[in-house]
Amino acid sequence: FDLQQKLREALDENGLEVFFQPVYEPVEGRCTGSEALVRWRTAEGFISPADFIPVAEQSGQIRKLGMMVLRKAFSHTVALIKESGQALTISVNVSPKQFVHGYIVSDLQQALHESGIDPRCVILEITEGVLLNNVIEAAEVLNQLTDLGVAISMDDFGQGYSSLSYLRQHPFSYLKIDRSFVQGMDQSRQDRALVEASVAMAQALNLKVVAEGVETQTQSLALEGLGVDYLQGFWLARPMPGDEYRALVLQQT
Ligand code: G
Ligand code: G
Ligand code: NA
Ligand code: MN
Repeated sequence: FDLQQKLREALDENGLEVFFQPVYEPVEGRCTGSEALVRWRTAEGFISPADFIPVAEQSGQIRKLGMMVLRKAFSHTVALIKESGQALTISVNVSPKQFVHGYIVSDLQQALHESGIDPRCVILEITEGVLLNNVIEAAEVLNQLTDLGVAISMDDFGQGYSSLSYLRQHPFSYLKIDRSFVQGMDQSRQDRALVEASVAMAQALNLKVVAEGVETQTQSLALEGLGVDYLQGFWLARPMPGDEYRALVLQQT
């Protein structure tokens, strides 16, 4: 298959990049870290990860891709923490496929070691899909990951079947409210109520809440009023190349 072959070449030639989307603390408006997002730039323009991540998952290339993202995300962040003197977090998306044989544990351990990053700066974003297939095995992997000192975030919360029991039984520290609810807040009372309920629930479970997909000032102010811990979205900043992210961080004091 053509895309699979092109992806293999891109991975071999170090042709994939990592972008960084800043995450903000609402009250002071400070950037407290970023989410790493893989980008594939070709002669015909960018290919979306929504298109090539599934190919990487199906063809077994997701391990190599995931390791590349961990390495680039960590090395950039550790350098920026040193240069800025700021305690920045770095969030990395982990695909359910990376959980299957538990190799994510040794890969993460290696990437942490190579970069020298403080594991307390690292957040792994997983979707509930991780827990759906083999909950016992996944729970074991989650525990091994948190034993390495990193935090786990439930991504896209509300999208699928994410249940309260998942959040209670597994070692999550963050809950990321799915952007579809954030974007509906302005028009839909129901979406606003769902966001409110998610925040209340997260607080009851001692989880930090991240609102993603914040696209307007109205949403940003409403979320701040609800007591959301972190904001992320185009209203605040788009995903950007590492040098732009560096400039943004160094600009704040
Ligand atoms: O960056 P963008 O919004 O286009 O991403 C589309 C999808 O690809 C999102 O679901 C996002 O979580 C996912 N994605 C982006 N970067 C990575 C990555 O490095 N690893 C994995 N597993 N998924 C990613
Ligand atoms: O599935 P996940 O939540 O990891 O998706 C992350 C993707 O969401 C990123 O690839 C990024 O491009 C996209 N994204 C980030 N902020 C916004 C936003 O404010 N609006 C929309 N529509 N997408 C966003
Ligand atoms: Na994510
Ligand atoms: Mn998300």
